[in-house]
Amino acid sequence: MRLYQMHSSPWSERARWALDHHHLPHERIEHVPILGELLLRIVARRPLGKLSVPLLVDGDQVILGSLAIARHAEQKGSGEPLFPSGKDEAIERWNQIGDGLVEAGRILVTHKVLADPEGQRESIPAFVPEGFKGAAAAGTGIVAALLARKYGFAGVSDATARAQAREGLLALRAALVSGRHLVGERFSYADLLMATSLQFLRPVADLYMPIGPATRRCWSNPDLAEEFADLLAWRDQIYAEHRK
Ligand SMILES: N[C@@H](CCC(=O)N[C@@H](CS)C(=O)NCC(=O)O)C(=O)O
Repeated sequence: MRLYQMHSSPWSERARWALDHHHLPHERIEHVPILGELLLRIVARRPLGKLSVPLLVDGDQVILGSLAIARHAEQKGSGEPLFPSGKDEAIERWNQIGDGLVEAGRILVTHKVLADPEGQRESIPAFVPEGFKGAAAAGTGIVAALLARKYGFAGVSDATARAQAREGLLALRAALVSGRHLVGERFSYADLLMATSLQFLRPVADLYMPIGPATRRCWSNPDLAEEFADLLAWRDQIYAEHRK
């Protein structure tokens, strides 16, 4: 299996985690935002329409999106199920809440990277030679503008993104009052996806997702992290127990 992914993206982390959980070995290919789209189109044999990562290639099959990849992993792999039977609707609802959080996070992170030259430098792919990194970083604004257009967040303010984020965070807090697992009595994909959705409050330890110091700064929102410290404690525990 080949997973086209972005190593710092929570959506890609969901796919990696589900594949790892089900003991499915896979090669990871780092996607370069916007510039890598042509390769994705060739791989997915899709000349038209929006294409994103994570994208999984398994033989003749091309599986698009984190949720579909996690379901595919459940069918193909071994290990404890992540999708308890009869709970599809609940998982779908958490997926929507989690996506709302990661979308809000993407807006906040993009704005922070645009204001942080070191963050821009760290976001340049590793294959770009050191001497060209400065020039490549100058293109960050163009890539950010194209991503904002592609995902419909051009002109959306931090205040709007934060309000959207708080809504999802409060929903998670309310659900965790009745137990540490969101769906059923055991660890499920709902826990996995909501744990990854808190990345933009404070990234998980480098042990799980290594990132540079400037990238960590851009992905941090200390005031939200303080307000929702209980959720981060839950997230860290879920990672410690289940992200092998
Ligand atoms: N709903 C999709 C979201 C995928 C998504 O938004 N991917 C973004 C962030 S990782 C992406 O591919 N960005 C780079 C690009 O569009 O070139 C999922 O669950 O996988």
